[in-house]
Amino acid sequence: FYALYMRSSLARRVVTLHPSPRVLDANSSSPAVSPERYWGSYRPQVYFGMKTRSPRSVVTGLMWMHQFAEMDGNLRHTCEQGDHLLGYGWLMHDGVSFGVQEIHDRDFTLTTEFVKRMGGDHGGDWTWRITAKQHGTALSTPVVSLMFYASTDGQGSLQAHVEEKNRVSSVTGTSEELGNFKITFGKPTAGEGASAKYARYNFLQTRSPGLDKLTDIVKNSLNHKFIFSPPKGEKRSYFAVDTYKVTNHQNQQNDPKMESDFVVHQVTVQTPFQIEVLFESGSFRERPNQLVGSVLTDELEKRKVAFDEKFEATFGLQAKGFTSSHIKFAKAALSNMLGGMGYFFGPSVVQSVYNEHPVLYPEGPLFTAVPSRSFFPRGFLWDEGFHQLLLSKWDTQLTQEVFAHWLDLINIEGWIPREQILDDEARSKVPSEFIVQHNENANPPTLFLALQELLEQLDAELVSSQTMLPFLRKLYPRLQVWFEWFNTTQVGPVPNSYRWRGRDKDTNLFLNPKTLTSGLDDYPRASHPSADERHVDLYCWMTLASGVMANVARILGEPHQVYENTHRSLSNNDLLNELHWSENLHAFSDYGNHTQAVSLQQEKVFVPPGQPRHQFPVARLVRSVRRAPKLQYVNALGYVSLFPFLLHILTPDSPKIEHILQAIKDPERLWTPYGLRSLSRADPLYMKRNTEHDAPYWRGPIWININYLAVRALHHYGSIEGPYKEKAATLYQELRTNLMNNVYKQYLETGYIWEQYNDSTGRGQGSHPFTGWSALTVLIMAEKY
Ligand code: 6A9
Repeated sequence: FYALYMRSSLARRVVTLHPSPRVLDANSSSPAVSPERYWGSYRPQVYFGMKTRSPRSVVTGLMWMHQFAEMDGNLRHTCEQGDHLLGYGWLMHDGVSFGVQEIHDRDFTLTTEFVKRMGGDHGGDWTWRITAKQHGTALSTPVVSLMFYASTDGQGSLQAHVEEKNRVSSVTGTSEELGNFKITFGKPTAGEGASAKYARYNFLQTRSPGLDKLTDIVKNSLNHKFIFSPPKGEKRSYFAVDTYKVTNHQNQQNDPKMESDFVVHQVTVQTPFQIEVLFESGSFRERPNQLVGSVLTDELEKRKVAFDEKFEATFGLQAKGFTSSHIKFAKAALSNMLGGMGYFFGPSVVQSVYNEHPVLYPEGPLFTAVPSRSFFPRGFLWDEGFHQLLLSKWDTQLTQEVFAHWLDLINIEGWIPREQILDDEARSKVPSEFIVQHNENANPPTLFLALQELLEQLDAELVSSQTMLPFLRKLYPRLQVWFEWFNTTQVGPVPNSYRWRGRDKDTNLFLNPKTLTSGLDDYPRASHPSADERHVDLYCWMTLASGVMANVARILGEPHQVYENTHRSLSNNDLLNELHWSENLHAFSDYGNHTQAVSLQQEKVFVPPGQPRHQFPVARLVRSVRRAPKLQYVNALGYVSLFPFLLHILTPDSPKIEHILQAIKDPERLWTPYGLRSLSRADPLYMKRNTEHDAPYWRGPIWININYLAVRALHHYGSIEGPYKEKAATLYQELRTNLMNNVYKQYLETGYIWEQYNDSTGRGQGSHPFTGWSALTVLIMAEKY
């Protein structure tokens, strides 16, 4: 009985939130407290859509189809790389009140704009304007169907108002969170002031079991029987939403209460055209006029001017002499990060050693930027620290809110789940084996980098201490337990050393078992994971974290001695050298049970009896170890070896800097014309696959987050007195130029900012658009470190 009791209470710890007062007041995201941020483009996973910062928001969105083109799979809705769009993303977005996005489909471009207007008790009104223009290269004038939709999410109701010919003129609705509202659909015109164009209309009003099913419902309701017959044009039948035969969705509880209203308004019209959609809040009474037509145009114009001014005041790219094309690129990078902010609500799925099966974490909100709107539109812990380095320059308050959301997710153990997959929409994008988050797993505490930036803003009086200090005071108990969690669960085998937990366990299948928790996935570590390891990047993160903790404590007048002591010990370069300097490599290195004599070999194996085709031998790659591992330095040269430099832990007179600068500028090792590669060309694992299915990831390609830290460090050591000042300053200029030029060039050529860049060709690769940390290029251009 006792054991059982122990087991269940231990098992509960992983899902018990930390008891300290939350940073976010219960109502802080409500329209009463924060009306300006209530509505937003907080659905980064769709090309265009809005929702409110609330748990069960009514959502609005856009799908579209190109009629009379190859039809299959032509419906666009969620951002998918498989759609092969020529490019899309926000070109302007202030994070609060307006945004301008361009979506380049094969034969036409959609411009999606929104403007908000405050008033009433529910976050006010907004208007969308969609403008479609065909490309010069299009063979015929495209006919496009826009499908505007609104859906409730388990709360509230919607009613379509249909005029003659199936045209939905408006949708009225109500929900607890939004009160009464009305959405009005304008008619398509050739431009402002022009009369309505020939168009066909269709609509669907049905019930949906969840937001992740909206695309399917629309697809399943399409019917080809409708006729598009413009004056002077040929008659053709086109696809449109018709009736949706409700099927029993798998996993559906068949509880009608769980179903939501879903209304689709389809407009089919030939390009060019422009359409407006107006959302009006019922509580907004003294509206001076409607936010449409020339009123909207004027509003948009004002916001654009304000955006441009703020952009220049913040980043000063014009003053630095950048071309207008460069500046447009930088604005797009920042804007897509802002326009990629998401508001998610739900529980993570988590596990500790005390749970036999995964369990649900408490439901909660997360307001966060996302790395990639197409491939991973959700929160990632260490990505977010990088995101906030950029966003805090633009909007300190936004950064504070993001911090508050992330730190409010901390559990009683001091753990924050690394990848936040909170709702059905998010879960629908992730293979099941990646969903569960384990409570022994860390992820680099980059939020301390962003916090350091906030402290610098406070110091420079760029932000008022009247808002910053209360924020820090609320954050502080959570920062303490978070730091403590790292400093106890991730310690290494010898004093002052640290070790990432959660490395891959099956050493036979991987050339080098991955360390997803470090953020650097397949970057080479000790070949045989063991408790004897120590990791130099984590040592450096802890040095940074303890220093920032000491500062926060000092600012708040809290005891800071413990943090200061830790910081002083870890900052002692003799200790760092003793734990991590490899004389063989002339570089900083991990230490562990390791051998270099590993390779992947083809092996013929028989599939076990009982499985299909078990009588046939199958070739697969398995790891062969030619020499036994022993305790030694890992001796891989790459990003991990640079960390003492990247995080400014080396004293400016450290002779190690000389070695680091040499490795950095050596084309046979880390230097490329496009930025620093992640792993030395000379390393045995350079560009090696980890399994037959796992292409090299952090084994050569150029990543912008680490390159940002590298230019920042070169800038740092190039500006303070020391024997390496000049060398660092020279390299700073070169690396900065290479990075800016390449990310910019790739954007022009491909229409996207990318997850990583090829170290031989500079080409963007991996997921796209990736305006997560790759958008740090803006800070590199602005030289804001
Ligand atoms: C897999 C596939 C449709 C990998 O940017 C997010 C993370 C980084 O934190 C990490 O450092 N990325 C980097 O090594 C992307 C991780 C994507 C995992 C999702 C599911 C979805 O299939």
